[in-house]
Amino acid sequence: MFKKVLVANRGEIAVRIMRTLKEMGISTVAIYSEADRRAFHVRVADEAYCVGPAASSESYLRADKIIEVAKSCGAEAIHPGYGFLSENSAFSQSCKEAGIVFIGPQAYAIEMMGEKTKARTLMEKADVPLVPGTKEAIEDSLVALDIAKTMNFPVLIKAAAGGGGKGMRRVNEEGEFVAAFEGAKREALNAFGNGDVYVEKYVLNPKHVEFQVLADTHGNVVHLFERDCSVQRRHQKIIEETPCPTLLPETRKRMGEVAIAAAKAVDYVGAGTVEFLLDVNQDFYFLEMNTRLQVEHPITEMVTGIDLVRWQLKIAAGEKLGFTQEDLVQRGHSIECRIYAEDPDNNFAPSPGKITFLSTPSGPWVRDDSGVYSTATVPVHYDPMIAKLIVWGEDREHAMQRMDRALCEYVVSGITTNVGFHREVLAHPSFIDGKYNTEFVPDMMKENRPEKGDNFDALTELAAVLAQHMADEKLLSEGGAKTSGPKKTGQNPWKQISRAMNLRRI
Ligand code: MV4
Repeated sequence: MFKKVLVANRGEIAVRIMRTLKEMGISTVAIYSEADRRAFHVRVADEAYCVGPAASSESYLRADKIIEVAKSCGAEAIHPGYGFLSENSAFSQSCKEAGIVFIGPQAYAIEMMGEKTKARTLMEKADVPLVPGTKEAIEDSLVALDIAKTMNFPVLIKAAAGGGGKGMRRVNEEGEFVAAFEGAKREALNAFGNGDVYVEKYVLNPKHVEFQVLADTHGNVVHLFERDCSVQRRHQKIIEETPCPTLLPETRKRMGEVAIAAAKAVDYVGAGTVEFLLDVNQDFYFLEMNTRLQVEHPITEMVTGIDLVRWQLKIAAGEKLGFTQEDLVQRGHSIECRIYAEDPDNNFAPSPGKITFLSTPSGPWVRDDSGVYSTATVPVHYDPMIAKLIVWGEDREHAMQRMDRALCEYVVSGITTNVGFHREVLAHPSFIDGKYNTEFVPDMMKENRPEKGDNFDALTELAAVLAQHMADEKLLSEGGAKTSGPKKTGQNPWKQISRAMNLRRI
C-alpha cells in the first residue's frame, strides 16, 4: 500500500478522503489555493502546499503544478476527488507518465465515457439499453430533423462532449427543431470546443437512478446497488437516497447486471457510476457513466458497509476485490442532504462569507461530511456546497424522521444555507410517497408555498428564548459584519434566529 497520497481537491471531499487515508496509516498531502489558506482540508492534512491563486484554473486545475508537488514531496499516488481534474483523461495519463498512480480509471475509460456518442456506440455493443436516438454526431440540421421526426416529439438535442445537463435543448415540435439544433451546436462549440451534437427521444418524467460499481485490475467487477438522485434543481442534486423507493427487485437485478456490463465494456478500473433514466413502466436507459467517486457515494457506504475510498486505494495498489456480488446486500435505508451556502428565498443565490458560528448534527446513525468549521470563510470562487448530512435508518420512514431530526440540530450563523429548504422537501407529499421524479423540485417551486414566517407565531416564545441566548453568547452578528456576498444580511436578528432554528415553510 502507498505510504503517502496527495489529495488534489478541497472542501468536504478532500477531508473525507483524508479521513480514510489516516485510518489506513497513509500520510496525507493537501494542495490549496491562496483563497484556501485557512480551509478545513488544509488543517486536516499532514502537509499542505499552495498551488496558486484563488481561480480554479490557476490552482486546483493546474495539473503540472500538482504533479510537481506530488513528485517533490514523495507522494506515490494522487486522489482527484470529484470535479476539477477527476475526469480529465490527460491528467490520468500525465500522472502515469510521471510515475504517479492516478486513483481512478485509465485515460481510455475516461475518454470513451466523456464523449457521449462514443459511449453510446460502445454501450450498444455491450447490450446496454440506450434511449432511442443517434449514436453519431449529426452535421446537418435537416438530416437531424428527419431523424427526429421518426422518434416522435419531444426530442432532446445533446452535446457529444456534454454531460450533467450542459449543452442540452429540448424540442417539443418540428417547427422549433432547426433553430434549436443550430443553437445547441453553437453552445456546444463555445462550452466544450466541440460542436458535435446528436438527438435522443425525450423521456418524460423519469427518475434519475444510478448504480455504483467497483472494478479491480484483475477483472472482477461488482455493483453496490442504486441511488435515486431525482431531487434536483438545474442539474444540481439536492437530496439522494438508497434504495430507490420505486425500484422493483427484478428491475434492480437487471440494472445491476447492465451496470457491470457497461463497466466491463470500457475495461473500467476503480469506483464508477452508471447513470440511468427510469420511467414509470420500470424501463431504464443508459445516460452516461461518471468515471469518478461521486458526491453522493456515502449513502451507498451506509447501506452496504463498504468504504468506497478504501477500496479505491486498494484497487489502485493492485489488490483484488475482497468480496463478491453475493456478499453485498442493501441493509436499511440512507438519505443524503447536500448543505449549500445559498439562499432558497433569493432564487438560491450563493451566500458565501464567514461562518460566525457552526454546530453540526450528530447522534445515532448521523454522518456529517463537512468541509468547513466554525469561524471558517466560504470563498466565492468555488462550488457553494459546504457539507453533506447523511443518515441511516432501518427503513425509509425511519431514515426520513432521523434526517429531519438531524436537520433541526444544524446551527449555522453568518451565512445562509438551504437547511430549512431540506425540511420543506422532506415534508412534501411527493417526497414522502417516494414516487417523485426529476420534475419534483421545479414543480414544487411553482406551487403556492406559504410565505416564510406563516409558522412563526407559535414559535415566538421559543424564538425569544433563543434570541436572548444568542445575544448572551454574542452569536448574533453585528450589522454589516458580512464581508462578501451579494448583499448585507445578518443585521436582522429575527432572520438570524429563524435561520438558526431551521424553520421551514409549513
Ligand atoms: C435526458 C432526459 C430525458 N430524455 N435524456 C440531464 C443531465 C444529463 N445527464 C442528461 N439529462 C437528461 N437527459 C433523454 N433522452 C432528461 C434529462 C434530465 C435530467 C436527468 C437526470 C436528472 C435530472 C434531470 C433534469 C432534467 C433533465
